[in-house]
Amino acid sequence: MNLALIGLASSGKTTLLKALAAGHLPHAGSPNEPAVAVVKVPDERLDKLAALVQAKKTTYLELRIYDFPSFSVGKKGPPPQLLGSLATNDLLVHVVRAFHDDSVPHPLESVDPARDIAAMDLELILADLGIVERRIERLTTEMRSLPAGARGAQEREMTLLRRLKAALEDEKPIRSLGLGADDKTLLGGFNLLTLKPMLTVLNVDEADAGRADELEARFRAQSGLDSAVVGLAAKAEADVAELPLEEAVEFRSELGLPEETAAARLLREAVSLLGLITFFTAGQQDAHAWSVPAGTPAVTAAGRIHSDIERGFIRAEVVGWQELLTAGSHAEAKKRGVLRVEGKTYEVKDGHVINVLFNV
Ligand SMILES: Nc1nc2c(ncn2[C@@H]2O[C@H](COP(=O)(O)OP(=O)(O)OP(=O)(O)O)[C@@H](O)[C@H]2O)c(=O)[nH]1
Ligand SMILES: [Mg+2]
Repeated sequence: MNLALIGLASSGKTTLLKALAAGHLPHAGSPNEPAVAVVKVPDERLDKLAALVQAKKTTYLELRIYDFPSFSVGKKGPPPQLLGSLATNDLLVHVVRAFHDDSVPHPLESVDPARDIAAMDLELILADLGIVERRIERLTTEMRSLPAGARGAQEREMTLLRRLKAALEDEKPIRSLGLGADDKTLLGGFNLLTLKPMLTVLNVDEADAGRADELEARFRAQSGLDSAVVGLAAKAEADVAELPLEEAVEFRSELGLPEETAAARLLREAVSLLGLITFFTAGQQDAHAWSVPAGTPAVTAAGRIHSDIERGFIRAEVVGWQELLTAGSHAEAKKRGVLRVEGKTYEVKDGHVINVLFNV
């Protein structure tokens, strides 16, 4: 899964990427390619499972995060190739400046997160409107060349496109329409940016880092923003991310930063916005976190681990991570009746530890 950090100049994108990459320098980009870092998603559940089974290795979920060049908004707007490469990402993370620092100029000359969010949304909405209008034009021509009785699919698409156009003209992102899976499939090839899930990061002053959740809630109420918001102090988080673990813990409390790192919170939120659930396999060789779309049946989830396991699937032993920890072992979990045996169609849930019995 790919995440794109977007935002106005100097909103803190690069600083945030450093915080997320926890001290590892991201691969530098070139003028045409954004810098990228592959980031492990911290997960305490997995840490505890790994300790329980004394796993030799722990494998976290990984997300690829791109640090996009800043967006210009207003008259000029972002260049088309920038919008084009954004479209290959699964989640847009809008980094919005809420920090005050006279030594860092703001491209719109004042700190006003609500205005910046609206400006960014509008650029993305205009880009999508262009795509939708061009598609409507092409489809209209196509329909003219078809006999009236043979336009079913085209008419269905046209109805959907008109609905999108109306929403976009009303300055609403397409994601706000709550489209069903069929409609989303139909739109799959169009690279619509406002159809993608979006996470807004409020980059607050270091002094406010300890009450980021309060600021988040207040901001959401004031701005009427309905998408996900995470408040964090990117610079302080990036500085602390450079430190060894024990010092980092000490520094966090000294600086009044929340105990959980901004990286952990943001990445957890990202996984959930992507519609993914996390399940685990806990073997002595490897305690491993896997992600699948919510609603995935056990047999398909098994295929994430290995295609042989999917092919030879017999049944899955399933237990909640907390239940397994409380029981202390798979055998004890079985005795207590908290370990269930499930078949191919069983829907895997977030936090499940799974052992697939298979035969190839
Ligand atoms: N005081 C303060 N400064 C910050 C914070 N986050 C970023 N900065 C500073 O703001 C400046 C710009 O930050 P960057 O992370 O480079 O911003 P950017 O969005 O990557 O900027 P561009 O790539 O130029 O668009 C740097 O000097 C940062 O140190 C913050 O939370 N507080
Ligand atoms: Mg940058």
